[in-house]
Amino acid sequence: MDVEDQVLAELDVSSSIGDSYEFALKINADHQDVIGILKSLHGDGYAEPLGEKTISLWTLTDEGLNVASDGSPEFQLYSAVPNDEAITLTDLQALVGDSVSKLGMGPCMKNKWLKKDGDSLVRVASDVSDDTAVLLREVASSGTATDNKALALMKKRKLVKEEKRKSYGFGKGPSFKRKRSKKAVGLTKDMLGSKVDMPPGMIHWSDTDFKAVNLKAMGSVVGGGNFHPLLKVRAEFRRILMEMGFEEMPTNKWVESSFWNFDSLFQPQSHPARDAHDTFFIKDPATCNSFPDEYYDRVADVHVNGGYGSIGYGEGAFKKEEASKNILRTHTTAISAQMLYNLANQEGGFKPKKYFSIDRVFRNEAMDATHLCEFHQVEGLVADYDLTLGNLIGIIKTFFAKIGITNVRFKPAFNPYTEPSMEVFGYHPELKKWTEIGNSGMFRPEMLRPMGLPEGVRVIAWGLSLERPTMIKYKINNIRDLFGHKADLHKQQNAPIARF
Ligand code: FB9
Repeated sequence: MDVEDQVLAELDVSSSIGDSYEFALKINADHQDVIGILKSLHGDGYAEPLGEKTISLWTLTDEGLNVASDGSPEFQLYSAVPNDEAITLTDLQALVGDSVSKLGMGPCMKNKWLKKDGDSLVRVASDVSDDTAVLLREVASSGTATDNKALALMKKRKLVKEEKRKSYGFGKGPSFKRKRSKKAVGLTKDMLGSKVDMPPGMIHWSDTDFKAVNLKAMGSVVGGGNFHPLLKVRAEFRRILMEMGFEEMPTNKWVESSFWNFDSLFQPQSHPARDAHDTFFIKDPATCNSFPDEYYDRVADVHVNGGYGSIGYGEGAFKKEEASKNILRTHTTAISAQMLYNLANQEGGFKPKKYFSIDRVFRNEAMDATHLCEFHQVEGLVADYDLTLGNLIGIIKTFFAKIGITNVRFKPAFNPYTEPSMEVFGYHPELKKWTEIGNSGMFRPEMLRPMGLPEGVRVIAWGLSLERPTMIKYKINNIRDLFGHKADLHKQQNAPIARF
């Protein structure tokens, strides 16, 4: 009979198993196996728990098990010395080995079993018994020892250790049967077939004994996820910008035509940023030719002939072939241009608007610890009548104050599509230093007027990256720990929610 059958037989005959440990000893089975079977039978109603008890007992350490089986080192050493003649220490060590010799010599001398005679050893005692081994065999079989003083010595020699043993009592359960029929754990497709032609070996669900569903069982542990730090900061910036009345632009388009990314912004086709050293060009499809015709013509005209106070870039400065090249956008301003064009040409005409975007942009630049060939640009713009540089400065100060930078300075700068332009610097209270925190400007009329925006409409805008504030906030020094295939997100798992 297997262990489960022996357990069922015992329950059948005695109606209970008072102590799982005693029963395991009785049938010479592993106690843990017996406990597992009793708990499984309980799950199917074959057994009912009657109680449990915990006792302290002594068990043998690995060292103790060796002594119980091979004898103590001191007894092995004593036994190796001839009864009636001396033996050199060298010969004795060769007989019993270094370990037994080292471990056994002290107790042999202390017990006056042996004594030294020059460089030899002779027996002193004659009727020696291995009490240590005898006591350990007693502990192994009963879990305790009659001689507490000797037991304490065994513990000191790390031959025994104290353990707690939990054992269980079980009685017959409400669904007890001498022969266990395995209950079905769940409903299967075959069980649901028609009763008349069940596949061989399959039982119809109405004749199946189902395992009771344990409604108190805990659900399986579902490992928690973590938001990427960039996404935490993006969420926070989104919250701030929407709080300021800005509406998010649809930036889910990484490939742009050079027309929208550069030409619509009045960025000359000869600008160095437009060559392959700074921009990623798309091989297929290499070109795009769908631009709003009249707008396209106005852009071409303003590039060549200027207008709105500009003298333009001169004859030959604009070629459709250049405008048609597809690229990975180098800034989200390409989307800003399209949104402004739509604003100028919408039903009912221009209405003031505040837009923002946060998305990936791509630049073919040298990479280092804080720069990759791509980053997430944050951009905000306000389109309204008679806006001034003061409005731009105010908006920028408001935004950065909300991310903890209240001390902000502006420095004149140049962008091809904004005039005036300003670099923005902020004093970081934790870094305790001034750092560049963004760029900004007023879009040029050479960009806005060809779109059809009415005279008097100004557009102010500013930009920054998502990576820089994130790396500062989460104290990440190398951008590869933050973004890219080498980023180990487990390092960020305790990153707090981004609150600046
Ligand atoms: O983000 C940047 N720095 C920064 C921003 C926030 C910040 O927050 C503090 C912790 C609280 C800390 C630092 N910078 C802009 C400045 C530098 O990091 C710079 O070295 C890198 N710049 C990127 C571009 O580099 C090729 C950051 C990125 C950037 C620069 C300019 C714009 C956008 C992103 C822009 C713009 C613009 C201008 C006019 C009109 C419309 C858009």
